[in-house]
Amino acid sequence: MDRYKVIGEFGNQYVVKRDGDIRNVRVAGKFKNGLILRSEYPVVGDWVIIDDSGLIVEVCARRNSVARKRSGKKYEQQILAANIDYMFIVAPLDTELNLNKIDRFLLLSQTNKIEPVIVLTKADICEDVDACIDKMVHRYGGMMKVIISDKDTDDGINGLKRILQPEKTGIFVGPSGAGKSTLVNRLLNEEKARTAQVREKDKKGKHTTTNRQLYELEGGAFIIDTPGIREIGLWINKEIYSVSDELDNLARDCRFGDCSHKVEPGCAILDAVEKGMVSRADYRAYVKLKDEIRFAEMAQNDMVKYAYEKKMKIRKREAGTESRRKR
Ligand SMILES: Nc1nc2c(ncn2[C@@H]2O[C@H](COP(=O)(O)OP(=O)(O)O)[C@@H](O)[C@H]2O)c(=O)[nH]1
Ligand SMILES: [Mg+2]
Ligand SMILES: [Zn+2]
Repeated sequence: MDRYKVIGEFGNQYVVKRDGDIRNVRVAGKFKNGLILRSEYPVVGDWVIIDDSGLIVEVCARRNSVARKRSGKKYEQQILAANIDYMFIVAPLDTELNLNKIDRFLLLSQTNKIEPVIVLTKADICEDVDACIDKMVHRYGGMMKVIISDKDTDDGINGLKRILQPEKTGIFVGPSGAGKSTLVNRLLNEEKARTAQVREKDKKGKHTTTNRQLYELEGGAFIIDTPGIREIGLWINKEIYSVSDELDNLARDCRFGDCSHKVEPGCAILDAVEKGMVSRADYRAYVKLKDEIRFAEMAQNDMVKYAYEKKMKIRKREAGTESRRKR
């Protein structure tokens, strides 16, 4: 029994690594039978236990994970990767900087206890990089780590390398066409993660990253590319998080503890918006995220309950046929 790190996920095949030992494995049948949720299957970044016959028999507890809502109707969590140290939030400077999009990823990193680093790409084709940085500082203060990257210099790449110390794992997230795969390729110095050609008209890249993989850098850090998460369905951890410290602080003065900040009398946030102390854009983004969190919490509770009940029903049925067979 040995502990391996999952570095590749290709359907039901996993590539695992332990020092120089790299192998292809599958999960053991008895492991599969013990699962309740799909999210319990191994993902890249997981530590797994391999038994003597070379099968995965256990996934070690995750320090954290990055997940999104699986596409489709069912409200189900899809874990992209586990045990992440840095979330590189990639935003291109060739179009107007969309801070609301960055906010969503910041929330994702915050609720999962992953340090966020904003990476602004395509500085070479941006007319006013300073203005973009001012915009960021205004919104996030000076504490946020920001890296600026262009295609002509290695400044951005070197900034990333400084952060990516041995054993650390960083995940690149952001919209399609933002330049994630380009950064991953440059870090790896080769064409490992295929870059897509941006379609000129809509500036949206095609989706080319399908299977998930952890790439190891020369220094011993790991990086993960992700496909463009166009409309990222947030998957919120039910822990305490803050969407905006400023607005959360204001909310303490609302008359009602469960104030929705939409219609209630004595709402300190609405009051601040009225007085022009909080911008309408910030207010709208705040309320929208709060709604989404509330919905995610309710849906996740139902989903876990449903999956558990379904599993129990199957077990009961299986136990039934077992005992009939024995008789
Ligand atoms: N001018 C410029 N183009 C870039 C830069 N980074 C990426 N690109 C281009 O943007 C397009 C999309 O890049 P890609 O890495 O595939 O984006 P992804 O969808 O986020 O992985 C490609 O055509 C890249 O060549 C940059 O810093 N400057
Ligand atoms: Mg890509
Ligand atoms: Zn309120």
